[in-house]
Amino acid sequence: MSATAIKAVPVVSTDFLPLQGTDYVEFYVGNAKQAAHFYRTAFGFQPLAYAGPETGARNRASYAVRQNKLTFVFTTPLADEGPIADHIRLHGDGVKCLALRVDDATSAWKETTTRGGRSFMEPTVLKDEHGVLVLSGIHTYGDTVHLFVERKDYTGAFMPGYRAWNTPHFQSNSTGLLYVDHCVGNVGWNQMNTWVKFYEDVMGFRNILSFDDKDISTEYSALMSKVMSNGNGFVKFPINEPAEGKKKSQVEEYLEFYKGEGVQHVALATADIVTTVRDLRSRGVEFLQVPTSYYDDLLARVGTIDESIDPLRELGILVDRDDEGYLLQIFTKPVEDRPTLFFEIIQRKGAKSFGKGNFKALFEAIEREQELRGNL
Ligand code: TYF
Ligand code: FE
Repeated sequence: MSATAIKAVPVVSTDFLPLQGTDYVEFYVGNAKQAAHFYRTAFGFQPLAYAGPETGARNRASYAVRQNKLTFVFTTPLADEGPIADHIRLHGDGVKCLALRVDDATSAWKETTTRGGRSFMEPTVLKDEHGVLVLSGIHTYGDTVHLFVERKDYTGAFMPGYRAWNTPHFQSNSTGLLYVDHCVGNVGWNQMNTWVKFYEDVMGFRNILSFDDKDISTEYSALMSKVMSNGNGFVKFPINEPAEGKKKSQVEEYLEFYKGEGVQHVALATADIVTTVRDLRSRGVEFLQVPTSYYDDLLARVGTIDESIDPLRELGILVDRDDEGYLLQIFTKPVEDRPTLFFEIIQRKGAKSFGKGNFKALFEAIEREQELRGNL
């Protein structure tokens, strides 16, 4: 080795908001007991923790369920007044919190609020016999919030205020859902760039992909979309805004029924989409259907793939390719009576994109549903 070798000094741009990933997604719902049961039976979550009057939470009940690295919390108000009741009165059931795992929730709150983030919760130390956990939070689009969760050495089932929840007489098997791949927000007319700037300036995210109305519409459900990613790519938040088209944008329909901006879809990763979707379907989860003609030219469009076409056609699973690989995806119908939140099931085989090649088929399928609802 040469004595004059110069040590390479890597250029590290410091990330002021290091994120370990999504910690949990919290839904405010009209009946948390029944919602938790639905997500267990239909989506294969396991019971994790409960908070309510029995654990010292006076005005709400919350059920946390888990499947691999996915944690969902369903919270309902026990009184007709207060922020939870107001939220569900206005929005119906929907996502309230996208909680992000951090090493330091105090720093996360300081870094984001000094950059213009509006505080939702000042750093709060929660303690019980299982350890210490720190929570803080800021507002994002609509009534949605980001919580920062610092778990320290916490060894309890979920967090202080909750107790472990088991149901020894009822088990529901996993459907193979693994983690949150991305969460999409629908924002108002001309608001996309405001929220892009929020994720850039307040949270240190970057815009990694953009779709404009030419990519997506005029003929089809019109929208524009920009994908925001944090530094390590563990957290991705696409932002949609409606666009003028020949027909009413699916984003506009959402805004009308949710009464404002909010989470449109949560994409859940699986390592075996055919098995997962077949299982979900047999449990009653309803998916959007594309015409079988979608599969006639599929191999010509995406090239060779590991999966056989027959089960993809049978289940309605969509495929798209980019420079780095391909992805398989499918979308549920809305999971509430309002046409608001739905889920995407996604399996990535190298691709880091979002399925642009499927937008036409997908948006036509969404339009058919809008039409049946009389909202096109
Ligand atoms: O997250 C995405 O960008 C894809 C595509 O209303 C998409 O899942 C975009 C908009 C939309 C539904 C799906
Ligand atoms: Fe998506």
